[in-house]
Amino acid sequence: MTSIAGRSDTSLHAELLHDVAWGLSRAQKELPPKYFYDRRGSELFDEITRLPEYYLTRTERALLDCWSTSLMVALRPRALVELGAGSADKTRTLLDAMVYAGTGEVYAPMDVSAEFLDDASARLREEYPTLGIEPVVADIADPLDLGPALPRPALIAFLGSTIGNFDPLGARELLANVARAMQPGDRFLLGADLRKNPAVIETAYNDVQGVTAEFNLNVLRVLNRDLGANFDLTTFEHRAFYDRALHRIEMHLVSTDDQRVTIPGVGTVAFAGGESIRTEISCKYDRVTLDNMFVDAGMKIERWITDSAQTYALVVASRERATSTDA
Ligand code: AVJ
Repeated sequence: MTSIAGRSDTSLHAELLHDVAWGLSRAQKELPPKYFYDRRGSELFDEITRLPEYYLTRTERALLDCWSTSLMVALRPRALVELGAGSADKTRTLLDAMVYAGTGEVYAPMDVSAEFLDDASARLREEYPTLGIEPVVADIADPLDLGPALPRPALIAFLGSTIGNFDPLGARELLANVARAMQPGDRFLLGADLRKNPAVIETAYNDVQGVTAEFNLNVLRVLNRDLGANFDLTTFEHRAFYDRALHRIEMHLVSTDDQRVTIPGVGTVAFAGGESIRTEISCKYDRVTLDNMFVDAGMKIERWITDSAQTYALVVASRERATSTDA
């Protein structure tokens, strides 16, 4: 496992500029959802996870509370690698179970935010003195490098239904990256939101308190602060709707007026009244779709765990037997 290596501010700034310039020049303007999560955005997301409408987090947590111990006792991993580490709650459930199983040696949280990882790692080192806490600063969309020193077998976890932020191609690529990083005894644990009554899904992304709207608008605050842009947040409105054909929530920021916004390093961006920036997609899955995605990526689903209402799934997958074409 390579040690923590934060990317320089200039390289992160260059990537943000590039993503914004590219995204806002498209016919359907868009911004990558990863820029929601500055300190304020992370706090707002935390608040979302506690909203009555947002069923995802609590359903996943209930499944993890129920199944973590038996999963860990069965899989006996020596390392837990968590992609997009996020809130530490679910992590503790898994770590407790891994320690209980008696096999846990290393926890490697992976996240784009070095600051976030440092804070979380310091706390976990105190709580889990028997575990090596080895944070890795990396973008989950990039090829995964687990390093030669990681104790195996490893359990690679990607929870919170963050996979939904990737379009089908991107999700397949991410799964293929995971498969390539896996050794035969390793397992992959995915948390995925399932298809259901669209009204239930739309309500989850349109809470009455407007926390999701604040979270959505926060990305403009990030561009104002980090790029010196001059978005007027009172002239953009939150909209989230379920696309029944593509099985996904789309979250947009809709310009209320014709307007121009200046972004230093990008230029002037014109918005027509009613024109939107798509800020997030959140894809919903079913068993057949996930089966196919895993097979395409070179994995197979070993366990499919859902709640009785089939709201949400925990999926355990292994790498398919190595073929002669494997490195
Ligand atoms: C953290 C990406 C899983 O898509 O449901 C919550 C983010 N966006 N409310 C999701 C989110 C709006 C969330 N993920």
